[in-house]
Amino acid sequence: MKSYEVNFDGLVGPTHNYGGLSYGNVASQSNSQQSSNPKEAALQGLAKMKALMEMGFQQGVLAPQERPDVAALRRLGFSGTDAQVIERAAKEAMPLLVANCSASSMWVANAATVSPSADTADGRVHFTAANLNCKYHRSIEHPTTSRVLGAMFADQKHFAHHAALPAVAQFGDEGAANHTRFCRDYGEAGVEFFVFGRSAFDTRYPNPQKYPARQTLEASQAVVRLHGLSDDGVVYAQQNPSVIDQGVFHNDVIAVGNGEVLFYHEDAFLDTEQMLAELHGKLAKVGGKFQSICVPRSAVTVEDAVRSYLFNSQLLSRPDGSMLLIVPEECRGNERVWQYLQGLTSSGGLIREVKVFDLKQSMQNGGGPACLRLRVALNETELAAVNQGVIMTAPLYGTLTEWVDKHYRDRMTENDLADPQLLLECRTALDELTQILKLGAVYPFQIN
Ligand code: SUG
Repeated sequence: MKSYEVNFDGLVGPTHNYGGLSYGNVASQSNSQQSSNPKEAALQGLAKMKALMEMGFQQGVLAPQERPDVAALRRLGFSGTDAQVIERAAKEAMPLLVANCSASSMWVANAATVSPSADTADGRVHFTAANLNCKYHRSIEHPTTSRVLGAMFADQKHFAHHAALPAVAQFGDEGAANHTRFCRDYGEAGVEFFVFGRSAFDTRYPNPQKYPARQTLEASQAVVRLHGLSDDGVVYAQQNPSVIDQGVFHNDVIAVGNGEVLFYHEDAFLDTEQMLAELHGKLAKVGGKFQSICVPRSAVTVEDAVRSYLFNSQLLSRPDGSMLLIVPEECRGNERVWQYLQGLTSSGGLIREVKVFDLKQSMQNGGGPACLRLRVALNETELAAVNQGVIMTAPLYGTLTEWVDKHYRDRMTENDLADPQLLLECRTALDELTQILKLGAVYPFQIN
């Protein structure tokens, strides 16, 4: 049976703004308070989805969330009508209003960890929504994420959904941003690679000194148990704490993998040799031949990687077995990175082509091509069982661009977030979106 990697991209929500909310994420901090352009952000994301669809890749779309999150503001003690809740929060605690307005759910690599059916004990595709416990503005995403994923992958014969892990720092889970799957073919058993930043309970693992390590070993282990993965099908590795301190807040800022290939920076991991040997051995057991491409620090520094998002790229398999790398425009703007990429594609290796996308609106908050997509490996039968409303087609692209043009503002600042009219605009837009994507009622305003 045929199988595919389907990329579900997060649609940028109408409140996209630069809140400076993510300590440890250099772009988020340095662009804090700048004015944003939600319309442009959403159209940039849609253009990438359309381009990948036109290249022949399977492409889906994941809906944004209801923001401002009035229910979350009520839990923080703001009361009255919805408009009063927003006005009071704006007056008394603007940073809380900003956090409750974040469109951060666009970075759907953090929505969940997904294990394909070929790897799991019960032969179903398993999803665990990420608790995103490290940052308040992201910790409020998972209830709606679970409902949206449930509406997209509803058939229980094929899909199993797990609630987010306990919402405490010891089980900090950032989803697929720290998870990579290696395999010979998407439909065959593979090796799932879990990268963690720290251990919550075992003091032998070092911690970063400056910035938080968001993903714990214990969270990754819990996901492995929930998904019913076998010991032979899992490899754990610790991120190098010193790169976290340089702004690598997720592993997908310093490494990307696909098929049998890991593309990574020399400084990305601790105990790299042992990790590579384990990946090689375990992939060989399922008939695969692990290959790695290490980018030396002499060619590209960690700082270059963080600024250009070279590794936050999409590594995609083409029908002839070669690979294509989807990178953000910022890679072309960095001389060393661009030179490295020219050498890589002309070297006769597996990665033959680089395609560049303008994702500046998302990049300025630390979200590149890889952050914007959730990978779900599916066989033909499973793909047919997905809610077809979320599969990208030329007509859906047309409908969604019109929808964005109709509902989105082209400028967003703190003052705009304080405008109660924005809530109404967002709800009107999202209500229409759930009909376009055939999701049913998934937002708090639709179900309460
Ligand atoms: O969690 N930025 C996101 C970026 C997530 C990127 N995802 C992956 N690497 N997979 C984060 O730090 C910034 C929001 C703000 O500052 O307004 C933010 O949440």
